[in-house]
Amino acid sequence: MSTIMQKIKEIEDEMARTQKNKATAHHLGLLKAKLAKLRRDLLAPPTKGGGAAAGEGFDVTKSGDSRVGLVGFPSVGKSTLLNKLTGTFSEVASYEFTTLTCIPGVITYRGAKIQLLDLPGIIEGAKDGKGRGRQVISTARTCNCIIIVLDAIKPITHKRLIEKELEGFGIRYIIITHFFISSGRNTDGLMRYRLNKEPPNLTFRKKDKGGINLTSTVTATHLDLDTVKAICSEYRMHNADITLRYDATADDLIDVIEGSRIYMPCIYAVNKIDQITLEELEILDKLPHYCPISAHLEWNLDGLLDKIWEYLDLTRIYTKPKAMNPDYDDPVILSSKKRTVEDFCIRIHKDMLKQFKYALVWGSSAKHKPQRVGREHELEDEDVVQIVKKI
Ligand SMILES: Nc1nc2c(ncn2[C@@H]2O[C@H](COP(=O)(O)OP(=O)(O)O)[C@@H](O)[C@H]2O)c(=O)[nH]1
Ligand SMILES: [Mg+2]
Repeated sequence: MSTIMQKIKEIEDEMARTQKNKATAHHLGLLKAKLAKLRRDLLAPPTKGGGAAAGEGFDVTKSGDSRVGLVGFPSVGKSTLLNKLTGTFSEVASYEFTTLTCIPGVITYRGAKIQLLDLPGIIEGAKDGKGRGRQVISTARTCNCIIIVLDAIKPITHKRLIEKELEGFGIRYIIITHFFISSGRNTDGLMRYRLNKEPPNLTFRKKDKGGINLTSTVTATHLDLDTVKAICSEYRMHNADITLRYDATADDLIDVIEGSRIYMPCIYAVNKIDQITLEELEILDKLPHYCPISAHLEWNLDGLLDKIWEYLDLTRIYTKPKAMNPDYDDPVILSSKKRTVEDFCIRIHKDMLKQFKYALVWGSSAKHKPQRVGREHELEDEDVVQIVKKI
């Protein structure tokens, strides 16, 4: 472990020493690729017997329809928030490192069961193997959404440090597009740092021969052929077609080659707003992805739940048994990415598909009331579905 960390340090030092310009771009790209590979080894060391637990997260059984992780420095109020939201007891104290294990709690919200994880305080240097950082991050990767809890007194420095930790381990964030369209906010206009990221829009196709080819539909200012070749050679890939559809960086290309990056929605819950002024609060309230709260005084916890719901982007499907009313109390919860009739059937019973003949659908995905559909039909939130079986 220490040798991996030493190597990481050496590369980081070398990157810091290297001036950024056209002539050094490919060298920096190569260093970034080396760094990405080392960080991957740190998270999931190549297993050669012994020390196997190194890359593992906390042993918490997944339950419910979705998993949300609370991440943040010690004493920002994660345990208080879990207690208030779920009624689950997680020790609260004004000194650091009280929560040494991961405490799960469950909220039922709009018919969905959402598992909330109180992860132990992340500390600076987690990505380099310090403290419980690696465990925290391994577990964070299993979540559907992350809430980074920040202290209202010093939100920005904490945010940057935590982001560095998470990104170092391959957790990136996605833009919640409908959120921005509906609120009409411009992400980059309001923030100095781009928080939520979309998966890179570039394709990387491996081939057997023909060398490295780079095409670009836009003017590429970060990546030139030399840089791309340097990065590819680090991954021992000598034949590939790469197409850029936006001005991608070396990091974006490495993300795509590594293929292990997770793009996860993320909410910044700024806690303890009872300790700041109204003027400060107004600034925080305008930042996209931010949700100001006071866990202790239970201020705006509804607002936070609403935002969690929006970011999880779940689809509720009400089942309607034949000749009966739909069951509106207990929806089947699907993710926005897997919400076909087939996904719905699998969730109800593993043998359901064998008996499946067609489905009747009422709701916004249906053209008629009801519409007769096959298994590939995409369902929408609050649809009502009746499965008709083969006799
Ligand atoms: N003023 C204020 N204090 C809070 C709030 N939420 C939590 N705290 C206090 O912050 C301290 C740390 O809280 P805790 O939940 O243990 O933080 P954790 O280490 O992130 O789990 C405790 O003394 C809490 O009572 C809040 O909204 N306002
Ligand atoms: Mg705690």
